[in-house]
Amino acid sequence: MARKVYTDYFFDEPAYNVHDGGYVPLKKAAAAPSQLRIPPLLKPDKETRSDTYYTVTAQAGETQFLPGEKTKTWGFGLPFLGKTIIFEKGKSVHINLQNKLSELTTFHWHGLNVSGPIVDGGCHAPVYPAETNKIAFKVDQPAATLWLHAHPCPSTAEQVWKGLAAMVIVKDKAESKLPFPRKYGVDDIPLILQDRKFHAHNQLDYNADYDPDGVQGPTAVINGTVNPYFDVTTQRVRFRILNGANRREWRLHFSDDLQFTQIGSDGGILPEPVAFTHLMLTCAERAEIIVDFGKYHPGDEVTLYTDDVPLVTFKIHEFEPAEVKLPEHLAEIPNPEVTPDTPIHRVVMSGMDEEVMLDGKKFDMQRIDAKQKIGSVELWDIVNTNQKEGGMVHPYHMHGIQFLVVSRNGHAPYPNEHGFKDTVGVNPRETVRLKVWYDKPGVFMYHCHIIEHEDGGMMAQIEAYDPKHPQTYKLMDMETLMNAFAKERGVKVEELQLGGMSSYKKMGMKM
Ligand SMILES: [Cu+2]
Repeated sequence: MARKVYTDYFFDEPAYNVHDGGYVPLKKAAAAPSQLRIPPLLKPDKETRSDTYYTVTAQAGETQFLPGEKTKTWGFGLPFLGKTIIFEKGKSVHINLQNKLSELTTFHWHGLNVSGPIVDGGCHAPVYPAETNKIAFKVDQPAATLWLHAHPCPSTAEQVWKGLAAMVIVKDKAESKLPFPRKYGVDDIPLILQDRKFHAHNQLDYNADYDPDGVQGPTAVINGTVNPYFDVTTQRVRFRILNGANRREWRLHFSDDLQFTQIGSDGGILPEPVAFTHLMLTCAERAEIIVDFGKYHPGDEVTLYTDDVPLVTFKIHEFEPAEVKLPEHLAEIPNPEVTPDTPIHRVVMSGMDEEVMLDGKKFDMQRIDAKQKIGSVELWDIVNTNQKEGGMVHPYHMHGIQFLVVSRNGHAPYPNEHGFKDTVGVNPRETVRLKVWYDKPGVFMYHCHIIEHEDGGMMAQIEAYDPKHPQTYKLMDMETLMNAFAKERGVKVEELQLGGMSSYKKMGMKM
């Protein structure tokens, strides 16, 4: 039976970012086309059959984005973004988190099923300049495309803007048996979608561009490349697409309305492949897609667009024909049962600009907002109270786990939401029901992933607890972090300019 091909973006059009008052349209940059950068793989320091040892270094550098002066940037082992890190399911991983920056940062493993709050790497786990922290964990989840990014409150957005983000790939045996392209850099390609504004001398200026609803720039930057092209040398190419932008949504489609097949969502391979011509990704979401260039010939060009702006040109070269039929069924997704007694959590995302809140409150690092027992399967209703007209899609993210999307306003989730996810876009006036379970203890954040909303307090935290092994957590506090930032920047605390602060101030709320 021919597979249904979906041709729409599903999300509510009136809530698209293009309708924001502060929307920054993308413009074609004045730069010659250049080859798409492929972040190199991070080499382990040491590897045994059971253990892998890595060092991940946050560092400053310079990047040639545009003709002329280089841009001062930050990255993980690279001047901008980071080396791609591979984790193998079942292995024990040991990582040195090294900070060579001039200010504190954190190493948050977005989508990784690990304990919190230290291994997870949110705001409770700062690594100060010239220091190295060590974490260790067992890779305990199916093959997926995840990412690493900085997460120090309230400066996550600025640090990500400067470049602290990298792709993380989990591999496992089940995925390795599927007929997917998997030669990294050849037919298995990361696509980290971001946008930036370049000021005088080609420099970034986060504070100048600050917008409490999310910072945007007019220049698309893909894997750190402006105006990229990619040489296609195989008929089928797998793209691991990450929306690594602070605020921008991407509405992706190819020239000729070329069909593609989504095979993976945030947390792993989908139960079934889904065919699309159009795909929208909200912040922090990932999609693995396979594109079949079989109908093209050497010399042809295929373009990937967002809305009507070209993002990447694919130059078709000679390739071996590869007619591969994907199986109807790709992966087994566990779906634990719920009963009428299953607890239901309710999370309300409200407001826009500085007024954003979660459950009518702003984030407090010292406050635990929810609890859930390890192993207990519970329902979470995520509500977006924005107006249908003039409101926005808030991408809701939970740390430390992958969840299942049960329904949207009581209806079936979108066709590509039947696998594991850790981030889900919630439309205005919508309630998205999730099925959530934790299997590792810790304090974990949950928040809107428009990063300026997160810094602005649209965030809360849950303790996942094991009643047999109660734990007490020493939680970080804002004063300690602010004092550290002030000292590192050589200014008084009152003079600090950190993105999210203005949102607390405007609402007369303490950070
Ligand atoms: Cu939001």
